[in-house]
Amino acid sequence: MSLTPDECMSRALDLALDYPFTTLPNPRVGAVIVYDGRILAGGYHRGPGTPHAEAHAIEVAEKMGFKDFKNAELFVTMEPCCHKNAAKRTPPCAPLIASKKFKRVWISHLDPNPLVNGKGIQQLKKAGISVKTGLLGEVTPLINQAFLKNQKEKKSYVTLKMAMTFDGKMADDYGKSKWITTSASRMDAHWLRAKVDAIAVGRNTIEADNPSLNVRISKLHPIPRKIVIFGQPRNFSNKLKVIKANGKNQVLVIDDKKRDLDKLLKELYTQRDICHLLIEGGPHLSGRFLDEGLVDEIVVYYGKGFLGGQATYSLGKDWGSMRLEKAIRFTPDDVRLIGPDVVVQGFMKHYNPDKKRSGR
Ligand code: AOF
Ligand code: ZN
Repeated sequence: MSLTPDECMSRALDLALDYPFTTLPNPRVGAVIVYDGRILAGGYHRGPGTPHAEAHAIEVAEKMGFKDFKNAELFVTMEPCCHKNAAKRTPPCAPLIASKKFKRVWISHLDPNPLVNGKGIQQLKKAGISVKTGLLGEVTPLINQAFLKNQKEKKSYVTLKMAMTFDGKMADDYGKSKWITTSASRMDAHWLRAKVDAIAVGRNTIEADNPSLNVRISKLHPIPRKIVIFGQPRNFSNKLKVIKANGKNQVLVIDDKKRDLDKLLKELYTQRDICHLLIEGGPHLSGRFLDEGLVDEIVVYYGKGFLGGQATYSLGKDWGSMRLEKAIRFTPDDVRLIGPDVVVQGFMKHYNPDKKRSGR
């Protein structure tokens, strides 16, 4: 039985997702080669300097002894690249695909990189290859939201991660937050860290918790994350776990008073190469980003139960009273149970590869 084109593209998407670490500043891309209605080989991208998904899939097929691609079809989640410049780390994919003379190439979404954006498709068509676009086009851009924002707005993408009780407290009124969620949820959060290139906290979090902010699965992926600390912590020294765990050069302390945070996201991307910033608290910093509309994605881990009290450490403590009609809207896209905890994920904005700018 032959696979449908949707099923083939869905497999390419699965492959892109199979890689659990960040590929930034590059996108997540998956590809499969289909021959006679069956998947012959697949590939995915593993970050700068490694083969692109299409090149990887072709390499796998050739290693299996497959030589003649004239009757094969290639399914790739993002448009093949076609550019060459000093910054480019690997050979462009479109000429490689053209040289293999594929019968057809199926592409899910365009590459937002202005150096490609439609030109990859043109190159393939010029080479006489049939190109079909748009398959699963609603879904595949969701795995590349950070790359899309980086390319289109030249700003860091922001994910806000929070852990709170079911009545929204991020610590008890005495400041204790260890632990609201179970160790399984905290391990899940390490996989979240694995998918970003920078982690941010406010100085209060450093002073109160002395966190390491590293990826505890880093043995598998020993690339250190960049750390951004908002505000100068007291007693800032090399003894802090954040410095020991990530290295002094990785830690950036910024004076956040009266900072235009939107401008800051531009600076972090263009000057510090930070593509995806994971904000891990505390409530003040998280609230500021959310209130200013600068959060792109939210992940909330709910656990423990109910705390009541003064809600000293809760999101939006500094916002003042808000009318229901003015609530900051949030619609979950995914909900999971981790043991007794609940994880809710949702996008605040959508970045679309085809349109100029898009909201939610
Ligand atoms: C693809 N397939 O799997 C990826 C693409 O420096 P390089 O050589 O890695 O090129 C990076 C650019 O290539 C990146 O900005 C994006 O436009 C494209 N990424 N293209 O055909 C892939 N990762
Ligand atoms: Zn490429």
